[in-house]
Amino acid sequence: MPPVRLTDAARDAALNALPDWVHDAQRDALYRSVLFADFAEALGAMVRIGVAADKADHHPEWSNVYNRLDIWLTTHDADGVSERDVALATVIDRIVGATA
Ligand code: HBI
Repeated sequence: MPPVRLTDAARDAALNALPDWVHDAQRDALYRSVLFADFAEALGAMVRIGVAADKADHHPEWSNVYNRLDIWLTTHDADGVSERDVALATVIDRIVGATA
């Protein structure tokens, strides 16, 4: 079943359960930035996230600079945020830890 874009209300309701994430309106994506102790920690998290993303066939758009990892989740096939992004954000929080 093709992914369906969440309504703005549904997206915002999902973000209530993802306090470390915000909606990046420009990219129409869920966004989180994570700071790690060092590059090795960031890289390890990227590997774990990458494995989970590939297993889900749903992949982040991300940028890593040394110990910082910026992550955007959007669904190309839905032209916006879908349940797949919410699910992957939840998995990412389990991997990196939720700070809020
Ligand atoms: N990852 N974030 C994201 N969004 C998608 O729509 C997406 C993906 N990974 C794979 C995928 N879609 C599949 O449709 C591939 O067939 C392209």
